[in-house]
Amino acid sequence: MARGRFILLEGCDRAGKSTQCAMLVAALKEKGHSVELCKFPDRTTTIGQMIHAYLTNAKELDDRAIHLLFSANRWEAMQSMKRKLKGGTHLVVDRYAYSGVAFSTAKGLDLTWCKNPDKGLVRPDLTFFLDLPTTEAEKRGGFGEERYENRELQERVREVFLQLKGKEWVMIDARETVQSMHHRILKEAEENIRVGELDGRFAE
Ligand code: DGP
Ligand code: NA
Ligand code: NA
Repeated sequence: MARGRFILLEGCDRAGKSTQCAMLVAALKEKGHSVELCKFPDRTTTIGQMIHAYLTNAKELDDRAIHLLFSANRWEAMQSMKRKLKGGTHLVVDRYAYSGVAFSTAKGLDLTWCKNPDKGLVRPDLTFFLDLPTTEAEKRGGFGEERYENRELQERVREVFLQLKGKEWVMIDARETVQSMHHRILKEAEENIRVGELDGRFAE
């Protein structure tokens, strides 16, 4: 059986990642795939609760300490994610290590230092970057509720993201309609899954 595909959606706040993740999971399920959603930060774990307290300004933490907690929150999911991928389940993932590096570097930490704790995490097979100009993100409402939701930081975050952009990234203009983004994402994801199934067959 072919290994499941790791499909990541990244982007700045308010770009519509969570909506697109939910739509992608539903569409792939509908087509008969085994697929699950993962979301980072995962606020349900003990580490995730500390991250939540930090994001909602209930708790202050050193920039490096919170960086390592975000990374630890990904590491604690590794065993289960690997098991699912190995069992042929596709994972649609809402944010991952790119967010980890983008946010902390935008706050002023060294890029290489930021990348180190995530080294060795399972890598995405396909990364969508939902790109939204910060001025548009602000108009979408709710901006300003959590710690990082201010224009200056979000602009720097977007710059770091674009610096991290790899050749396997698929850029999605988040100003498009929800449906048109969904069609594009689904088409690319299905193509990637097909390639994975072929690879799996050759490996047998
Ligand atoms: P979300 O639940 O996707 O809205 O993410 C919450 C906030 O945390 C959002 O502003 C993005 C930020 N964030 C997500 N992952 C990381 C990370 O690994 N490190 C840092 N510093 N911030 C992150
Ligand atoms: Na947010
Ligand atoms: Na989201």
